[in-house]
Amino acid sequence: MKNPIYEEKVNKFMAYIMAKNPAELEFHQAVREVVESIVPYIEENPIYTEERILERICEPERVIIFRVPWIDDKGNIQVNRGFRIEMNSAIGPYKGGLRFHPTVNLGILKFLAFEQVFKNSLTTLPMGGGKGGSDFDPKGKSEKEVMRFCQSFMTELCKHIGPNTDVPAGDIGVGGREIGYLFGQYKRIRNEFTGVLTGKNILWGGSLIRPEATGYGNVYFAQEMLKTRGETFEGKIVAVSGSGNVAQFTIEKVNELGGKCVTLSDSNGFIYDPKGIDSEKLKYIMWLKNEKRGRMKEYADKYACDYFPDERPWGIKCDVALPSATENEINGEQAKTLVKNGCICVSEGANMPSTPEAIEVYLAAKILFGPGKAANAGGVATSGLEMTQNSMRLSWTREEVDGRLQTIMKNIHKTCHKYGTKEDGFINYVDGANIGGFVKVADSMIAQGAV
Ligand code: NDP
Ligand code: 2IT
Repeated sequence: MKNPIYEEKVNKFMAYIMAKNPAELEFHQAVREVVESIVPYIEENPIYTEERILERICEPERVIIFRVPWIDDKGNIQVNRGFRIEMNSAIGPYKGGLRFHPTVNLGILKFLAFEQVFKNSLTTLPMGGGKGGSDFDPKGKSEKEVMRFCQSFMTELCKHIGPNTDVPAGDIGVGGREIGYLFGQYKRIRNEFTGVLTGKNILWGGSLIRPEATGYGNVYFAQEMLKTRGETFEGKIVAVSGSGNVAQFTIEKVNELGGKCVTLSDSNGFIYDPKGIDSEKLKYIMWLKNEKRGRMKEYADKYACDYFPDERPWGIKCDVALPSATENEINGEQAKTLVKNGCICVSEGANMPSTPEAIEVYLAAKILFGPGKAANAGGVATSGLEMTQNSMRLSWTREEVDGRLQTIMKNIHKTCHKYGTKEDGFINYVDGANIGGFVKVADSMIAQGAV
């Protein structure tokens, strides 16, 4: 539902972004989505144009790219590329995850860092935006290879981060195991035991609920959206994609709220289990994915359900869809299928899983659509709570952290409501999240001068 009045201004700005950042397609996509929401808002508030906030907010404060050499089990030298995008520090130290995946490149990490700026602002916690990672593929690597890679990666990264400067965490391919190796190497080189990473093990400075937080938070956000239409998760059929950290705890929370998750996926295909993925099956998935590091196909074999190689779950009839794998995993056609099959709510556990065409479909159909920067903000919000606990040298209980997470997700929903409600009462959560996230960062940038 693009507004033709502003289309020209958006296109002009995008021409500037594309010329300046050639070949960074995901970055262009993420910027366009935000700019489409922001342009009408800044037309009414010309201070942001005078201060050149859009130009500044799209330019990373710093980009670090480095060589990561490591020795494989055969004694051969391998070389990967490491990145850290320090996007914006107007409201706090750079904060955001690290992704280890063979598709990682500058454009993907810039899109993720850009999204993170708005997401972190929405949490209301004092965190700027950043993202990093490597094109290293953890699949098929031995434990020792992963450890040596993480140590080499941190040997360079540790020069650029710190508990008051830049605090990385996990993302695709970076979970508790990798955070452990990264933390150990940071501590060894810097001789400092500090909260320089989040997602740490509870034994050495982690926070309860951080592993659960992104999945739980997305379900809490979807719950708030459903509430606006007098609906709950009770009895709902839910399609989930992915099978990693976010997907696993999404299922746990949906089950607790009486919904039934019927799909999961990995990069090879998806499973359809119409009986529902109960807590017993979820336990198996956690073992399969987190310990054995196997494939979803093995789930289909074990529980005798359907497996669809090289496909995504969006053709399965569902009431709610919670994409939790990766970017651009729902296209326009798949979004149409979801809507046609009666899906009333899409809430993004992953970052930018819906293409622009898919978002157009949701908005035209006026279903509930929670964009990632609002819906999956519970992960980084709980990272913020981990930072607070580290600063205080105290640990909160599960109930304390979960309570704060729920309050944060409700507040993000309120912010989206405030900035995204249209004349007919429809809440456009895309506009709501983009404008709501923008205002705090932009006003802070103005107050801090042309830096
Ligand atoms: P994990 O590495 O734990 O799991 C990722 C899952 O997605 C795996 O099932 C993986 O399958 C699948 N996947 C990854 N890449 C692709 C691809 N190109 N095509 C199809 N499937 C793919 O990561 P997370 O669960 O942490 O992250 C999932 C999403 O959530 C990402 O978009 C991430 O940015 C986002 N996110 C994560 C947060 C967190 O706290 N962890 C916070 C907010 C957002 P396979 O096993 O085959 O690799
Ligand atoms: O995309 C994200 O918000 C994350 N991967 C979590 C970042 C964090 O710092 O916890």
